[in-house]
Amino acid sequence: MLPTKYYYYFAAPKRRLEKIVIIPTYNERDNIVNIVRAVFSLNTGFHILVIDDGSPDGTAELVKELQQQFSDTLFLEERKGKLGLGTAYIHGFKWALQKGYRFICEMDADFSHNPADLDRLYHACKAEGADLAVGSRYIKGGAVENWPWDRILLSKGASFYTRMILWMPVKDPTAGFVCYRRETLEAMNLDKITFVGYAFQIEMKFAAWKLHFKIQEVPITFIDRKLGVSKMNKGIVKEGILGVLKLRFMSLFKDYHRKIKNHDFASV
Ligand SMILES: Nc1nc2c(ncn2[C@@H]2O[C@H](COP(=O)(O)OP(=O)(O)OP(=O)(O)O)[C@@H](O)[C@H]2O)c(=O)[nH]1
Ligand SMILES: [Mg+2]
Repeated sequence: MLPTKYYYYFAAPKRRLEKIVIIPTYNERDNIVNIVRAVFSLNTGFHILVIDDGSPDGTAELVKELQQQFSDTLFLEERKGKLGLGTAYIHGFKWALQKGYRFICEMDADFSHNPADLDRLYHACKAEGADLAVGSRYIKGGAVENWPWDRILLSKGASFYTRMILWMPVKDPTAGFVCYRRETLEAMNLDKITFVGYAFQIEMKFAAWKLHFKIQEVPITFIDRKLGVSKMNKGIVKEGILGVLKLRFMSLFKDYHRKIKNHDFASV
């Protein structure tokens, strides 16, 4: 995969495609077939890119079987081992930009995010002028279903902590159900995004905000996964706590805007 600053020159897309959702997977064999079918059965024109990190449970093989039916709209990128959610998305962003997609969404494989909401996120970007639409649990109309109290506390605590420290006007900064206008991603030097877990989601929103893009929150209901196991761990929480402090430090004492901007691209 080319570094961000080169692919505009060497791999500029010849044609534009409209919208794609990137689904990162690690051991999601219980969910992957249903989530792919759920997206396509909406008939909203979304393509799907699955980024699988060598899942030992054979998730990628199931995607390959589905590709026989959805050969033009379902794509798979396989990486050798579990390299983390953040790098999976960066890989997917570069892939989707290079192919020429105008709107690039993120969604979990585990049905915590309702595929039917994809179009609402897309609509916020396409019709309402958002540069980044965030599926938000913590604005009016948003909700969380079936999460144990400790996960709700952790998630709400993380949002509160992030907002206190970064002063970023996003009520659900750890949200992983989002849609980007391609220009938003093009304006970032994606190689400078460093975090991989919760902190990755925060950093992407922080970067978009620092680059003066319009972020719009769209209320969603988040539902706890019913099948498969969570990949959440203490390391991800620790990265979130330290990562937010690091972002604050960089934006106070270093030129974060300069660091994150793709200098070879549009002026922002
Ligand atoms: N490619 C890739 N995907 C990952 C990795 N870690 C997690 N994922 C996927 O990222 C999505 C979110 O992970 P989850 O385990 O559901 O994490 P979470 O939603 O924060 O936690 P839960 O609510 O407990 O499920 C899922 O589709 C995972 O399969 C990884 O290292 N690489
Ligand atoms: Mg999940």
